[in-house]
Amino acid sequence: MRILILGGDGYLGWATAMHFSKRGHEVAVVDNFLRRRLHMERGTDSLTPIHSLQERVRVWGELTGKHIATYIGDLQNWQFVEHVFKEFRPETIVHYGQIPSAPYSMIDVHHAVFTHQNNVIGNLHVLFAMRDYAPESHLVKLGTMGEYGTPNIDIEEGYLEIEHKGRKDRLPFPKIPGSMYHLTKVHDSHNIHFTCRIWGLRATDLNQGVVYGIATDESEMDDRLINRFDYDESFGTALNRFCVQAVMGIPLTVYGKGGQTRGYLNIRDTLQCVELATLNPAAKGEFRVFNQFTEQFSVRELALKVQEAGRQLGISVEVAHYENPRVEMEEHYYNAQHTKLLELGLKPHFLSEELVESVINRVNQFKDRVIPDAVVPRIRWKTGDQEKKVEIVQREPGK
Ligand code: USQ
Repeated sequence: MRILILGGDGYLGWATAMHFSKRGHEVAVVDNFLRRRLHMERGTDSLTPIHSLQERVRVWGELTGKHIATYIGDLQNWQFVEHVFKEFRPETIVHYGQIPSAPYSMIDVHHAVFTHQNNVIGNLHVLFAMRDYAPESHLVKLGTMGEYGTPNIDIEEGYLEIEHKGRKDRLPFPKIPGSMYHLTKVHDSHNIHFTCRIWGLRATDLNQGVVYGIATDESEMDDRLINRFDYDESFGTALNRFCVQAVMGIPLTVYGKGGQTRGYLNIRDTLQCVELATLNPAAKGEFRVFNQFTEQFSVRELALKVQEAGRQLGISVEVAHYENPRVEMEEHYYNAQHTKLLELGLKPHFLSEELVESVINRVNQFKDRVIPDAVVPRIRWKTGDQEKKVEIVQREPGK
């Protein structure tokens, strides 16, 4: 199958490109290196020393004999998107090519507007290119569980059966996103749904939870293929950040009470899910939604797991509660359905102590590259970037 991966230089994109290429698909990646540039802006970097996309593709070819094509450009540029679609004629488009950071989008008006422009306009261009140049293709779009927020009812997979004043319908599940970034994904979902209804496009929205982990089978083949691993406040997700903090002796940054519960999954399961969605495409005109995560944890539970893994490795890890820079519920009901990918055959890699230990060990290998200042949160939801570190309000009793 011809598979186009948008954002193919990123954490999930590069891993996905190798995964599909290894299985014999014809793969092309699109990227404009925005993540690398945003790190420059923030004075942060990937923990792992990633190689340039060109070098990664070259090494991949050398090791496997397989070619990954590259298109360097911006999805906000319509002529570029047209060119890619006309030349590559994708059968599946895996769309990760967006800014994924809630904190980054909350810095100020410029970062909020830029995140909206980049994400919403880029996605619109993809939809129009599908209509005009690849009407039979299937869009596998990375959405987020954060589109739903934390409602006080069970979260369904995309749609809700509603009875209202004696009439029934199956309608999109209500969305209460928690950041300017999460809002962009809600806008995308509406735009994609609309184009499936109006133009008969086919699409799967993968509402993914928080991803953790470094290793995939392909990235382990050679250190020059290593994945990026972000741990800074903008681009690092909770568990990855906690593992870096554990190694650096920084009290784990649990925001507020730590009861914030989210869906989580291993990066290896992201690859499985995207492959399952690709090999079992949506029907023409169908807008399918899968909730993509394997387990739910509160951030405090995650921190305690990292503390325990540290103990096994002989590292003393302190868990602390910081003033919460975000506006979010710190204790709430959370029960999200996630059966559709399991029904398609997903075999989850659950979060084991061994996995946390292996991430900590890998972090330890690169600890000289950690920029300690990048770990500490500063971006506040109410007032943006204050250049003022968020302080500890309470320490968990030591173990
Ligand atoms: N959190 C902490 N301490 C930290 C970092 C985060 O307590 O040092 C808390 C946050 O306040 C939040 C939860 O952990 O309640 C998750 O935060 P996160 O930074 O790990 O993830 P989030 O901002 O939600 O965003 C990440 C990805 C995003 C994706 C989303 C899926 O960056 O691209 O859409 O996870 S979800 O969380 O389901 O919306």
